[in-house]
Amino acid sequence: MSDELIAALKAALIGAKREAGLEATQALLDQGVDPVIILEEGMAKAMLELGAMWTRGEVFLPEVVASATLFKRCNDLVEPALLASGQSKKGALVLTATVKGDLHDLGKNMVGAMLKTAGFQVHDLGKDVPVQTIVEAVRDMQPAIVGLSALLTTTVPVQREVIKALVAADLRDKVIVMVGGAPVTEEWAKEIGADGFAPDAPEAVRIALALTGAA
Ligand code: B12
Repeated sequence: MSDELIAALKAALIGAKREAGLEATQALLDQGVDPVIILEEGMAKAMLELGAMWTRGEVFLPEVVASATLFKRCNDLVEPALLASGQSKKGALVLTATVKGDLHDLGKNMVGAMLKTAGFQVHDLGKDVPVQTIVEAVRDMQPAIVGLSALLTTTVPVQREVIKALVAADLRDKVIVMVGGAPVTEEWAKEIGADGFAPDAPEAVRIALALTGAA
């Protein structure tokens, strides 16, 4: 039954069918399905499929915008359940940002929500965040981790710029840098001297716990 609902949720997200999407999300929550499954197996996979359709020219930008809007609505339903399933302790601070030039924030927000569930405090700097804004926030807020998201091949290099700017500001050894986003790889993370990479939000939590010694 929950498999059917996951399939219904994916279809609704891909087709930007608002009512059907919200209904499927609520039904999954009512059935007690793990919010992480709803987010990763339902919502994130739907966006991946939508991306492939976009590449093939089967959908166009306005349709993707509509699906992204519905994604945020579904996320608003899932997030309280996700947070309720988590820990209440105040853990280490994580700053999250989508780098300059990049407006994709659905994945970053999922990572932030799941980190909160694991007990981290999360401060989101938003999307399209300039390098210097990130550096200044690291200086001022002294987070344990800064998590950088990039979804475009043109903005992935900005992750390297942030690391270079942290080095120049003498802050690099004071913060753990994690990178992610669909085009980002383990190899890229190593090449630019990041401390951690994760392909999805649950893995981001595991890596963050391991890197902060909280695992
Ligand atoms: C939704 C979407 C949009 C929405 C974004 C809405 C929003 N608020 O985010 C809109 C319509 C605005 C958009 C715009 C554009 N997009 Co767009 N978009 C997508 C799409 C379909 C889905 C992205 C998404 O949300 N996925 C779902 C989330 C959950 O997954 P995720 O972001 O990968 O995040 C997961 C992991 O990567 C990881 N993660 C993410 N961040 C982080 C951070 C850390 C620290 C860690 C550890 C892990 C981590 O965990 C997340 C959860 O599992 C992708 C397709 C794709 N294959 O990615 C294209 C895609 C990324 N877009 C693309 C393009 C080209 C564009 C535009 C340039 C289109 C245009 N002509 O205007 C603009 C760029 C605007 C800009 N300056 O940023 C291309 C990029 C191609 C490339 N080579 O760079 C893609 C791949 C589509 C395609 N196949 O062509 N887009």
